[in-house]
Amino acid sequence: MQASNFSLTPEELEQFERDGFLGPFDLYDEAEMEKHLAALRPRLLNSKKSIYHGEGAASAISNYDRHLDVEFLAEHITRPEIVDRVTSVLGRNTLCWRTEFFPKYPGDEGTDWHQAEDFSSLTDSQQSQILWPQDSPRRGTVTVWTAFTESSVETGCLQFIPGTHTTMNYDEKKGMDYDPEIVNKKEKGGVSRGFFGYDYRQLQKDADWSPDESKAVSQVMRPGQFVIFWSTLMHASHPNTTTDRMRLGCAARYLPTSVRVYPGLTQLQEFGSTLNLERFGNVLVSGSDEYGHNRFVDRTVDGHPFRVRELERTS
Ligand SMILES: O=C(O)CCC(=O)C(=O)O
Ligand SMILES: [Fe+2]
Repeated sequence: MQASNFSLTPEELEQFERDGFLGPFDLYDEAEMEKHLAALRPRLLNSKKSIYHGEGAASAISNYDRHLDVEFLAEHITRPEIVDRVTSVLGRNTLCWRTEFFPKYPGDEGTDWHQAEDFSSLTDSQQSQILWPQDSPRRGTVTVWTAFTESSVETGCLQFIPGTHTTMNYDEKKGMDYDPEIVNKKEKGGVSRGFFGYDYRQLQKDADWSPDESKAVSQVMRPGQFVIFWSTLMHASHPNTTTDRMRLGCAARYLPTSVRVYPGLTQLQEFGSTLNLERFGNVLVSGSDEYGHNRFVDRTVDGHPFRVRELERTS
């Protein structure tokens, strides 16, 4: 039996390299997504089995890495519809190092325009969270953002500025001040925006520069669809201007096994929380690890084994 193959076509790959994003793609149908989310909500609130349990895990802004204890999310990050597309970009040997949730409640501000190359801006000491081999021209991580609820301009869908993924407008080593008091209180270019208690403008290389929002495109998605983008792409989201519809995105971040994840880091200090990385492990989603410089887990906290994608390849 021929297994399904969701690899990108040469045209799609070219488009992704040019624009820095691609999609939306279908993963779950709407009813299926709704059912999964209903089952997921109480699990997400119960952080007893989260690998960061007891260290601000429940209050940590984005509920990191719940794929390591919640079976549906463990399945989600290894879905062939996602993994085949991601490995088309990153190559056969690919890992997932992070999942996080991005909720936007009615009335919430949009997410600031930003780009992330090594994710050092959030760590208190500006240490890189990911490190590509020096001779690689690549930087950043491939993010798969799945709409777990309706993602429209009104509920606060993502916005991208096509083709901006190869030049950084921000210096992540500058660091930012964390202040939860500023949430939902600032306007930028006439739009209510922020970065979950940070102000991403603090990282601008040129203080007088501002993003060319006339080139921005909105990523409207129905529940169960996903989009793929480089974290180095200029991205943001609209505010949620509804009074009764919450927007929920689940971001999964992928890298080739050649990249070092959390080099020299034993904890993450971000968003006012400290997470101990003692129980952290990457998930190999395709191929094999030939480097040995990263830690891997092969099953969830509950013992559910992760699926590793091994496609028969003709080339
Ligand atoms: O969902 C959002 O508003 C922001 C998402 C984001 O910045 C990311 O996934 O990197
Ligand atoms: Fe982002």
